[in-house]
Amino acid sequence: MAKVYFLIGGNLGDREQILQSTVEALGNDVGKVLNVSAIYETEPWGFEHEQSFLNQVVVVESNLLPEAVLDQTQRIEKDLGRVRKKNRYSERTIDVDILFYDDLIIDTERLEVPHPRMGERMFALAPLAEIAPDFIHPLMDKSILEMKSSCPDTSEVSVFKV
Ligand code: A4P
Ligand code: MG
Repeated sequence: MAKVYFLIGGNLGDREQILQSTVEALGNDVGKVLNVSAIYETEPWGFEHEQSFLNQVVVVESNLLPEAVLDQTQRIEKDLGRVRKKNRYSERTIDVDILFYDDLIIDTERLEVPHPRMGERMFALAPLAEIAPDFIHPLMDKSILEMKSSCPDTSEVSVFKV
């Protein structure tokens, strides 16, 4: 069994309902949900949009291999109505990113784990620090709490719902 850490979030539609459906889908199709963070309201990072995101971290115990986890999360995104845009960063109903798969380091065409951009993003580090402050990032060799303390991101992040 592996512990898989997901960051989920979106800024379109009924944001809270979609997060709830995503947690349910992860529980049905990936494994047992061990923990969820509070829901955070976060300013769009990397692009401008009038609607803020809701983001949440979910920890799942899974017997799926990493690529099979990605197959499931991409299907879940599709089922929940994600339409991919051409722009690099854009508005979306739901995005499911794999932050960690145990402390494995994966770098393939389809999958980069740990997620390469989490260190620059308070919308990922704030919910992650809430439920896994002492987890050591296998490449940075730093705890999540240390990464959060040294993160230069000043975009707005606040607890939306505990
Ligand atoms: N992929 C590689 N590694 C992973 C991984 N660890 N987890 C590949 C998930 N997918 C991974 O993803 C593009 C490809 O990444 C996939 O085909 C998969 O094989 P995508 O979901 O199609 O594209 P994307 O999410 O639009 O692009 P990207 O570059 O992954 O964006 P990010 O990094 O996911 O950022 N602001 C706030 N406040 N909150 C947010 O949640 N999210 C983003 C998206 C931007 N700004 C945000 C937020
Ligand atoms: Mg993504």
